[in-house]
Amino acid sequence: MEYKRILVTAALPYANGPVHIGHLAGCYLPADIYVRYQRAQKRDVQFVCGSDEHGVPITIRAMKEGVTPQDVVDKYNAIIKESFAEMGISFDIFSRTSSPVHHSTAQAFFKKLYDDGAFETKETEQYFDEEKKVYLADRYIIGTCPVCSNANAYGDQCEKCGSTLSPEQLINPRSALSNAPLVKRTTTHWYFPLNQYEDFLKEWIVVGKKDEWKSNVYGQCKSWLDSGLQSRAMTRDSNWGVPVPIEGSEGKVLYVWFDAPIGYISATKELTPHWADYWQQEDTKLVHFIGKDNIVFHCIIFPAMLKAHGGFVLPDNVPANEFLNIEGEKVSTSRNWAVWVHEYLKDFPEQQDILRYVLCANAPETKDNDFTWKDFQTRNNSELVDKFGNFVNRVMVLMHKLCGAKVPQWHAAIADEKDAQLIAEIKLSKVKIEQSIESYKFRDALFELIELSRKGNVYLQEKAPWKEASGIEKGALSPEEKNLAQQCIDNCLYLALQLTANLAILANPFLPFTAKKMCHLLKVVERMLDWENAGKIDLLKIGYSLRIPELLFRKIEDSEIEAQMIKLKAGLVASTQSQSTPSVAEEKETELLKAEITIDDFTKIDLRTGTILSAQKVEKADKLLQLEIDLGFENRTVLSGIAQHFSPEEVVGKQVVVVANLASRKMRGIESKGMILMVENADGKLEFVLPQNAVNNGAMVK
Ligand code: B3M
Ligand code: ZN
Repeated sequence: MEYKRILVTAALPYANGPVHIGHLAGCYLPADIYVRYQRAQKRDVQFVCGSDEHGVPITIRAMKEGVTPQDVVDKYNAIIKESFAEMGISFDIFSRTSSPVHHSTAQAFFKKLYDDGAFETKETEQYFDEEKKVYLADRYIIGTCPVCSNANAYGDQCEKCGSTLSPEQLINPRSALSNAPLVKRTTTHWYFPLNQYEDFLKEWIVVGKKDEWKSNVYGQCKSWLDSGLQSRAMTRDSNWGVPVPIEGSEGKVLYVWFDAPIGYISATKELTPHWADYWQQEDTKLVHFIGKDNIVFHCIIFPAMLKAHGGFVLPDNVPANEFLNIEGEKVSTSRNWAVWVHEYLKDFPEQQDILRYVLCANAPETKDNDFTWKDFQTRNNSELVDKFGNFVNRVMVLMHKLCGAKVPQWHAAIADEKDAQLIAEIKLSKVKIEQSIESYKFRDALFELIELSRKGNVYLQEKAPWKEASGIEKGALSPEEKNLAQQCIDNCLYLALQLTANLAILANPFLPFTAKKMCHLLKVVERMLDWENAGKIDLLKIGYSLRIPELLFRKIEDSEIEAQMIKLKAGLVASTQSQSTPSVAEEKETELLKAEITIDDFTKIDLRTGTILSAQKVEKADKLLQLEIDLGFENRTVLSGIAQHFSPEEVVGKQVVVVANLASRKMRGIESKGMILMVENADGKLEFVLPQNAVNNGAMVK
């Protein structure tokens, strides 16, 4: 099918927290690369997104923070929007599902299905929290696990022993919100009979998309279809969400996964009066970028809804990524095991492209992948700096030194095999990158880009124009020889400069900030970045003067990486030390066992006993206590995030276990040397980890 226009969507992030780099790698970055490329191709493309502002995750967060759901979504919509903008994620619109346009669009959609008789109603019994006056989703019911007696098992799963549970199986079920015991109430909901769409979905996916979709996406769809689809409730009892647009349905809202994907349609409506072209014309290519946990909603449920409604295009592709782990562990927002985008931007100002580079080079395209700070540093230093940046810088410096700061002449008569080869490589790279992006293989595309810059370095090395230059300088050459030598230098730098311009074009979808800087260096307008210019060898005009060289990238130092590791681990500690109520796990997250370590890993940690000599509050840091600890061989200052659990008087004299060889860290101007071990009891209260009987300070824990 010849497509006339492209509509790209990226999953609508829940407005219940900031975004982390796993979100970026999962869908926003690949979507942005794809869109920037399509724009450079001058294709008709729109890129829509917005925040998902309904559903249980929002109401839970509001209860936890003691504010209204509206406060929560207003706060996080702004934070998320800004993080994306700063990272250069170039949405044409970033809307919100609380917008009036969305409410009316979602309601009209529901009403049409309702009027067409597409729903079934069912009466069910559901757990109700009489204190909070809400029906509870399984996740928000806790009780004792019938298998392992864990007192804090969830209504859908016990995280201690991994058993799948239903709320009925829990012993003494209670509300995770109020701790109140539960009552059952009957309630009526509208169900969407997905089973009626099985044939349509099989035909569309199994027959139609098998070879087009990524195998992880296709595989998940196939297994859903093979195990048979069931009706799903499309409404919920809640006062937060899009009200069900049917008389007599007070206190009911649309299920968040019913309204959220319609958010793509509403956002397009807000963006352009031609929205219907993008949704209702057959020759639109609709592409949903998402993370793997959203596959069923985008490939099965939403398409079935669109089909039931009629008149809408279906996605051409859903290039879902797998997950990005951090330092070998699954990201967990509730445990604060994450690298937050807004924090990265603070710690690495103006370094958006490094993160874009690393997240794309290491994207979880086919399997879960790992982000490590070490890899971040290595990729930056040895790929961006040593290959790409180094090539561009060498070319600029040489051009200034050997060609009078101007684009030199091209002398066709003396062009050689190596020149021809480089020209061929440039053209080939363009084609390869194009093909890879079009087939959603962004890692391959980026690899090709770096390869091309590496080839540029090899070319410079082989041509070694500085040798010709020193020949000229020595003054021993005849006028003809001198002329020829200068011509060789000219050709080398002419081509190297044209390659530099090509690199800017090819890098632009991935590294837009860098491409812009390169345009500045080369004194060209950004229109040069149009894709049609890639592969051309006459982009920079002969005799044109260029700016003085400026480094495109900087090295990342060991100390920066160490600081990030400490920050990551400190975040984890702070999060466990600040949870005082039984914690409600955020949707979809389970606390898995950490990655396996060896005994060698463990023995690197030097644990010592110590006694707290004094304790005081830290000014302007309501979580921190400043402790003086006697470690036997020395006294240490340690800052600990326990101020909300203990008063200073309570802890003085206590014996504790200290991570004694932890790199020191400055907080609030105070140097903290070490960390004390804490454990959380069943009530969420912190306790010190302690030997049963007192021991000497400085004794090693092994
Ligand atoms: N709000 C994001 C998530 O599952 C969810 C996506 C909606 S896309 C329509 O993390
Ligand atoms: Zn259990």
